[in-house]
This record gives sequence, C-alpha cells and structure tokens, in this order.
Amino acid sequence: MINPEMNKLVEVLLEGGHAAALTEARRLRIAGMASERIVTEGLEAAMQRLDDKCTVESFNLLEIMLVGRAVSAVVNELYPEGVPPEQGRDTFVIATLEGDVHDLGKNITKMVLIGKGYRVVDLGKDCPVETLVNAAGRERAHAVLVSGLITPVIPQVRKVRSALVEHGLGGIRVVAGGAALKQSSAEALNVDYVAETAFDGARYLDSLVRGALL
Ligand code: B12
Repeated sequence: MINPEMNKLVEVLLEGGHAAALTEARRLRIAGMASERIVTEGLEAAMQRLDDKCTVESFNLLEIMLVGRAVSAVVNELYPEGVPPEQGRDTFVIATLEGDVHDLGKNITKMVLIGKGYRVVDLGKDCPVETLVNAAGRERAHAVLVSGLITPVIPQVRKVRSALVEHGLGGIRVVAGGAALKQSSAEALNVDYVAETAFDGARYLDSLVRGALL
C-alpha cells in the first residue's frame, strides 16, 4: 500500500519525469516530510512498481533508465553530499572490474538500490580488485557488487573473495551481475549470488538485510 501522501511522487517517477519528481520532492520537504521517508516510502514504492512491471518477457530498458534518472535526481536533491552512512539502510560498494568498460547495467543497479534507500559507493568501471576491496573496508560495506559484461573479466571476479579474505573482510557478501557473469554459477565465480537482473539482485540483498545476515 502506498502512503497517499506519496501518490503524486510515485506517479511522476514512474512516468520518468525527473523535473516533476524534483518539484514534488521539494513540495514534500517544504511540507515537513523527512528525506528518509521520501526515500523509503516514495522512491522505494516507485521501484517496487517498476520491479513488478519488469519481467523477463517485458523489460523496457529505456523506461528503467528514465525512472532511474528521475530517482537519482530526487536522491541528489535530498542528499547533495550523498546519503550519510547513518541514514542509508546499508552500504554497498559497486564496480565493473579492470578490463571491462561497460557500465550501463552497473548504473541501473546502483539507481535501483539507491531508490530502495541503500547507500551505494560507486567505483566506476575498469576498477582494480584491490581498489574495490580497499573501498569495501574503508566504507564498511555490507556487500560488494560486481558487474561484468565481457567474458575475459571473469578471472578478476573470481579474485574478489580471496582479496577480501586477505584484508580480513571475508564476512562481506559478494554479488555478481551482468550479461557475462549471469551465464556462470555463483560457485564458478566464487561469489555468494549471481543476479539475473538489477531487481533480482536488490531482492537478494533485501532478504539478507531482513534476515540481518549482513
Ligand atoms: C553497449 C555495449 C557496449 C558499449 C558500452 C557502453 C557503456 N557505457 O556501458 C561499448 C561500445 C563501449 C562497448 C564496448 C565493447 N564491447 Co560491448 N556491448 C554493449 C552491448 C550492446 C549492450 C550492453 C549493455 O549495456 N546492456 C544493457 C545493460 C542494462 O544490461 P546488463 O549490463 O546485463 O545489466 C542488467 C543486468 O545484467 C543487471 N546487472 C548488471 N550488472 C549487475 C551487477 C550486479 C551486482 C547486479 C545485482 C545486477 C547487475 O542490471 C541490469 C538491469 O537488470 C552488449 C551486447 C548485449 N546485447 O548485451 C555488447 C557486449 C557486452 N560487448 C561485447 C564486446 C566484445 C565489447 C568490446 C570488447 C568490443 C571491442 N572489440 O572493442 C568492447 C569492450 C571493451 C572493454 N574492455 O570492456 C560483447 C561481450 C562478449 C563477451 N561475452 O565477452 C557483447 C556481448 C557483444 C557481443 N555479442 O559480442 N560495448
């Protein structure tokens, strides 16, 4: 059930209208609504609706990107300095690893997670495993997320867990996604989960957070 106060925001977000979403978020703030509630009850509700619409048979990339852009604009408006750690539900570090310059899927995953109220530290593309692991420690990440679109990046993905263990961060979950990785199993990639889509990955992370396994 969507909080009626959030109806307008959810509606304009799902239309991908980022200017209208910004106007509505500002109106809610001026009316005294806390940023955290706008994220958890407004943005998250919009992401849930989008998730329900996006099945394997019906997956509209442009629509997802437009909604994602609108969600990002609202998050930037609410938190110009980034979501503070104490307000984000949990922190995830995300990257496309060294050798791979594809980043559209990573960016969508980041937007979906931000829309659900998580704090996401984005290390970009072509990122060395060492940089990813250092950031996971520095940012006290609850999970490390890797996106991979080309097969040659698979050996890098396989290194992530052992690098985390070497840094004393072996308890951090590793989630993989992206066209080249979802053809492999979690076991073959040495990760905890391989996501079919950004929403599937978000559901997996939600289930860990709900079960307080992170
Ligand atoms: C766009 C594109 C490019 C763009 C990338 C632009 C950018 N900024 O990303 C450019 C032109 C730069 C490019 C370059 C190359 N590309 Co290219 N590219 C593509 C293309 C057409 C689409 C990829 C894409 O963005 N899909 C849309 C996104 C949204 O989908 P996605 O990443 O899977 O993400 C979804 C999920 O998987 C999930 N997800 C993604 N990551 C993660 C991570 C986590 C943690 C989670 C939970 C979920 C998740 O979220 C998304 C939404 O659900 C594909 C073909 C294809 N049909 O896939 C080839 C493709 C990936 N490219 C390919 C190749 C070979 C290359 C090049 C090597 C070409 C060359 N010879 O130079 C270079 C790569 C150079 C390098 N070192 O990386 C091959 C890879 C083959 C392979 N298996 O190795 C493909 C498959 C084309 C092909 N059929 O040959 N490419």
